[in-house]
Amino acid sequence: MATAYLGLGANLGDREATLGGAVAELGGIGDVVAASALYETEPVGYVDQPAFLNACVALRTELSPEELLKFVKGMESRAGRAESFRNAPRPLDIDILLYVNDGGEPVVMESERLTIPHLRMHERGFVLVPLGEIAEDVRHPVLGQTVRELRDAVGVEGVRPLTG
Ligand code: PH2
Ligand code: MG
Ligand code: MG
Repeated sequence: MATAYLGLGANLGDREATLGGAVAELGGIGDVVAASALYETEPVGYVDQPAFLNACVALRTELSPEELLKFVKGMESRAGRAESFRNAPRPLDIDILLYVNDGGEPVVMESERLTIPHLRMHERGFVLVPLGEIAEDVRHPVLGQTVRELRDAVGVEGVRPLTG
């Protein structure tokens, strides 16, 4: 058993419904033990696109990192995501940020398909603000800093809680 920390993002279609549906679907492969609020965030990287909704969840699962990746890629496709350029707009993006085996070291891996911890998580306010809500004390196994420390070191101006 392991705890995977996932980053969810959407900036096309009914973003809120898509993210709500995604959290429910993740419940089919494990237990969603924590979920952040939804945040409206300014696009980073490729800026000429609609605002994102972002959130993070902690998932208790028996799936390996590779199995989990396969499942979340299937979810992205079912949400209507097409192959496109990096940072392109998308109805659903699910990134594996951190993966911690019970009683063991957090996973550090790099393969053609999957890098854990996520390569850019430590520089992104839209990841660190929601992740900080549910995993403040979790340590980045490569950088050695906690999520709280990483969050406090990045700019978070473009990250606002979604107000109903
Ligand atoms: N995802 C990206 C690139 N840029 N910007 C925001 N605000 N939120 C995202 O989820 C996001 C992004 C690539 O996955
Ligand atoms: Mg992403
Ligand atoms: Mg992704």
